[in-house]
Order: sequence, then C-alpha cells, then structure tokens
Amino acid sequence: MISRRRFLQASSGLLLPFADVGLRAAFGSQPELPAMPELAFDRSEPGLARGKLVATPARTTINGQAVNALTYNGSFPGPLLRLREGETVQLHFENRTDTDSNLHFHGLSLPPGGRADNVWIHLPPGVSFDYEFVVPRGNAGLHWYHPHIHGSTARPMFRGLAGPILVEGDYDFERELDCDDRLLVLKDITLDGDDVAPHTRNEWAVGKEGRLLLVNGVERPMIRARKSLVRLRLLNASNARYWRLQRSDERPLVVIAHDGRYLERPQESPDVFLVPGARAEVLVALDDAVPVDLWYYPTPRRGMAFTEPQPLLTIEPPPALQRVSWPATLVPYKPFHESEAETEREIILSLFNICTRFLDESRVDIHTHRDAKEIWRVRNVDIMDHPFHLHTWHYEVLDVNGRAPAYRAQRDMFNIREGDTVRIGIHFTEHTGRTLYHCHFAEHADRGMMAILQVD
Ligand SMILES: [Cu+2]
Repeated sequence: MISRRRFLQASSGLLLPFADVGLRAAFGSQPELPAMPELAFDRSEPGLARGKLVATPARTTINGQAVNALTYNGSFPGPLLRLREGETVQLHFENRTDTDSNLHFHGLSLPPGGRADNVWIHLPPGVSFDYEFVVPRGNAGLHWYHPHIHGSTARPMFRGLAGPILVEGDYDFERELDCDDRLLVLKDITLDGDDVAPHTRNEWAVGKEGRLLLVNGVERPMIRARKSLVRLRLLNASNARYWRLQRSDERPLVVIAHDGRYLERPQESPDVFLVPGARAEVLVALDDAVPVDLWYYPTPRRGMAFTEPQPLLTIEPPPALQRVSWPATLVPYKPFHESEAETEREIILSLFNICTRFLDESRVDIHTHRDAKEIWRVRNVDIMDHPFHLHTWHYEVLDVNGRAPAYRAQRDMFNIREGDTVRIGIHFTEHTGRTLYHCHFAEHADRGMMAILQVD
C-alpha cells in the first residue's frame, strides 16, 4: 500500500519519486523480477519445435504464497513459448482441468481452424490435442495463449490459464538496440485463503479485476538493469483490468510496438495503455543514477474496481551509465488506404451483445472473402467500455469519433469507450475460414458478446 501523502503527490503531479523507492530497493525488500519460465522445446530436427503444454490445477506460488491455481505445466502465469519465424511448431496439449479447454494463439496470424488457431474444438477434461502450425513471417513480437471456450473462459483464465508467446524475428532495428530485454506479464488476481477468489455476480457484469497487481506473478518487483536502456515487453493477461503505466519522473516512454507489431518509428508517449489482451513494447531510458518507478494508474470506466495509483515496478540503473540511443526507424509499414475499401460495415456494441445478437456458434454474422479490404465502424452504444478484439487479422485504427490517432499502428485490441465510434481498416489477407470478433472482457465474451466472421 502506498501512503496517502504519496498518493496525493502522485495525483497532483508533484511526485518526489526517488527517496523512498531507492531506499526500499537498496534494502532489498522488493523481489527481483522473475524471468518467465520457458517451455522447453525439442529442436533436434531443424525447422521443427516440439513441445508439450498441460493445463492442470496445481499448488503454485503466487506472490510468495502457496495457492491452488490453474496452471500450464505447473507455472503461473503459463510458461513462455519462445518461437522463431518460419519454424514449424508441434504442440501437444493436454487438458487436465475439470472443464473443457483448448488453446487460442492470440495475435499470431494463423489459419483459424485445423490444427492451428482452432477455437472451435472443445477438449473435454482428460482429452489431448496436437496443435501444429508454421510461425508466419512478419509475426515477430509478443503474443499470448489462453483457453477460448465460449461460456467457460473467464473462470479458468482468471485462475491462471494464460501465458506469453514471444516470436523472434530478424529485424535490422533490433541489432541496433543495445538494451536490457525484459518480458512482463501483467495479471491481476484476488486470493481467498490459498485459493483464487471466485467470481461474484457483479463481476460477471463488469468484468473481474483482481486486488493484487502482479508482474510475472509477483507484486511490485524490481529490475536491476544491465544496460542504460531497458526494453519492456508488456502483456496484459488480465480478464478485465486496464493498465495505464507511466514513469515516476514523468519522462516519456518510447513505444516501439503494439499487439505484436512493430511501429514504423519509435513514438514518445507520456504513458502506455493496455486493455485486456493488448501488448506493447516500450523503451525506458535511464540516464540518471537514480531508480525509476513505473506507476500503475487506474483508467476510469463504468463498473471498474477502483485501484489506487501505485508503483508497479522499480528499475535500478546499472552501476555505469552509458549514453542511450535507439534507431529512428523500425519496420516498413503498409498503411490501410480508405479509398481501396470495398465495404463499410457497422458493428454495434451493446450490453453483452454485438449488433443486438448474442453469439450463436451455428450462425455466421459477417461473410466476406479473402483479400477483401473493409472498414468497420465499431459503435459502442452501451454505458460501459468494451475492448474490441478480432482474431486472425490485425487492423488499423483509422479514427476515433472522426479524429485520427497520433500515429498509425496495427492492432488486435482497441478500447471502444462508451459512446464512441471507432473506424478500423482490415485487410483480410492470406487466410480463409470461420473466426471471431468479440469483447475481450473475458466475462462479456463468455456471456455472448462475440460474433462470427466467415472468410471464403
Ligand atoms: Cu465488453
């Protein structure tokens, strides 16, 4: 908990960030940020990565406490799947939980069926499935995996079924980045004794937020930076919490990626904002010999569980500071040209439904064809925000209530605030099949706030 004095400093912007934080770090009461455990792939055959993932209840350690959680391979959050562009992945998945399960590879551009990103298969308890896919080129970045069973995703995901996927690529800009590279899974949780707290009735309406704000499973860790430039790869694996992060010294963060796609060029931003399911990569430049805190700020939305602003993570600079720099450009960007769009559709978000309908797995809500370029006008007529996710393809946000965003980016998550109209441009390249778009509050998706897209 932070003191009232500190809270007032934070909210009035008169932050004195270093005094107490530096001391706390120096006296070692903050745990060091644990690196995410990695799934051990067998790569004895060139071009092939073979691994095994088991969804299972386990007694695990969360924030230093023994907890009965749901895990992948015994760890909370699930282990990192470190993949390479172009390789074939064979992933044996076993469901040892007591409800149906499967895997959704959120953010990877995979075929939405077969043995790839197939959310239509439901594996009963005790049943296994062999996933197999090629990691597509252009997918280098941070993605994640979690169960995607309509009606029973929110509960197991809150209890722990979520893990990161990091695809390594071969981009020139990365060779220029001399940085300390860290992967951070942001996941909140509420404990009830040594169990994970169940959903309350209200949380099924507004989304379940946890009281503990965890980074790689621990509260308020610290990083002893090995370089003066720290690259944070951030994943919001929460059911419903919005995470807005900002430096304690109020210097800008340098954003280089959203949702597993690199930007054209780094963008300085006062903060980084992650809705459930979103990812971002930011650079934190350390050029003073004092620790920097990354603060969490609540984002007002109707129904939210208010959490005080608080320091989430402390970054201690290395003993010898270097001059930091980063490349001026990152990767070439293919913009969405509105004049090439053949269709403009209206998608209306309302309470637990999309265009007045709840999900029906036997119905197709939108039909289109491969290579189509479409504009979707996503209108939120509800009194609640809804984070909008499209499977299989990324989209570019063209405007929010008619205003273009500060910079263009490919995304698979975007917050549609109550009353807002957000226009997105989608190019349905490469894949065909039946896939989904939905609200990424896991509780809303479970209640039917999902719809089906068929691409022929
Ligand atoms: Cu929603």
